[in-house]
Amino acid sequence: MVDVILGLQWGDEGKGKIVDYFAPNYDIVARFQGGPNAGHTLYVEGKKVVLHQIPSGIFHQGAQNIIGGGVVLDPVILQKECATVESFGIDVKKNLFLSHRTNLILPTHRALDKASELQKGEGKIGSTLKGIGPAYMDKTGRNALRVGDLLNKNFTSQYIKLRLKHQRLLDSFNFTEDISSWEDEFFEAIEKLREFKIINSEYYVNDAISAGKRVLAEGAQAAMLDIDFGTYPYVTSSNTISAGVCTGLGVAPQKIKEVLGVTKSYCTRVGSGPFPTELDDATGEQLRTIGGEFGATTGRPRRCGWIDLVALKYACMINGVTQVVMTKADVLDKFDHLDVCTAYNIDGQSTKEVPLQMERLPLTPEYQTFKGWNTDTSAIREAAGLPEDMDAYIRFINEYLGAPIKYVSNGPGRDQLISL
Ligand code: 2SA
Ligand code: MG
Repeated sequence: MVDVILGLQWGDEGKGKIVDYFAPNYDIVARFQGGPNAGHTLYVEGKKVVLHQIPSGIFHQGAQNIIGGGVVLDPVILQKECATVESFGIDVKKNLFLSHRTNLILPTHRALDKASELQKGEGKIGSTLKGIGPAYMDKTGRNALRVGDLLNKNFTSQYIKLRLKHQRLLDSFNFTEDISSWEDEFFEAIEKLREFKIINSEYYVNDAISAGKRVLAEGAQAAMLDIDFGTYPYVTSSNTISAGVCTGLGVAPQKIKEVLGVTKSYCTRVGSGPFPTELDDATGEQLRTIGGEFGATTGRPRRCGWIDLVALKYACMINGVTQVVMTKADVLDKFDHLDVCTAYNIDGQSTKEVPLQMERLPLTPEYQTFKGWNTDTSAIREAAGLPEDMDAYIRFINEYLGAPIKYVSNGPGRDQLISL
């Protein structure tokens, strides 16, 4: 069977730590969507490691790691990541497998991402500039180069054809930056990519499931950034939700068992787009400082605010979440009161549904206020030790969502995860 771990907000919920915690229970850890826009932070031997494309199971002996067909892969970034992982004495090539269907990110995709954002100006998406949108456009436009194409003799001519098309687009954007050094790096990295195990991942994963192996699908970004159900157009270009596991790995829906949804105890967002509970004040700044809220990939300061149960319940519904993991609960240790968004007020009407385009509506969050617990919770290891006010906060969220909160994470350490 396949279990899934994914984000329920706008990303950065701490999925990396949760995947790392559960990975030893699995034979295979697979990424099914996204690409180097992800930044999954882990602590290995006390050192911080940020993974972008390699699944978070790579540090576990015995776990096989698959970059699935739904992923867009940047070979240059992969090389750098491999070097980082290898510095811990891990033989990456032994336990990392690439799907032959994985789409490649070309240097011109990155250039197009940048050109498009520049042209949008104020209305920019706030993308990570990793070429994600343009790479997925080539996938759905049926022009993409895939990992399996590396084995074709005509790979270079395919590349040149696509590059010419991209150049015409770049010209129309008046993009003149010289990207020849990016191309040099790309071709070096492409040669190294041929040394990896390139697999027919849909058979590989399904055969593994039939043989009783356990598969963990590792989500990147999050539900509210989903191309179909997120805050469009301020979203990423892939299906970040559990349905993406089926299309990204080639597994049938009935093979998916547990869907673990990860949420912070508050809420953050990087990049542009609507964020109803955003706090543009000292409280928001306090969340950012205590929570260390800066992008793991780009270093950008994250926007911070209270937890939004309207969006969270929607995310649980779309994903079929069976268990909720609440992370960074200890970040709230020093607040006198906590607000929880329980409804949106749109033009005087209260609603518990996520509307089509929040940013175009006069939308204000309706809050229920909770007493803060004002206790250092980071050393607590048992549910029974949680402060009463924290317990009340968690219980309320649990009831609102209708999905059980099964774990509370109270710090970055592996041991800082309380089972409820
Ligand atoms: P893109 O690059 O085309 O996918 O950007 C489109 C939107 O998706 C958002 N996005 C993210 N949001 C949060 N975390 C992400 N990963 C990194 C991290 C981000 C970072 O883990 O910290 O380091 O800044 C991620 N990736 C994409 C993005 O902000 C756009 O709103
Ligand atoms: Mg992240």
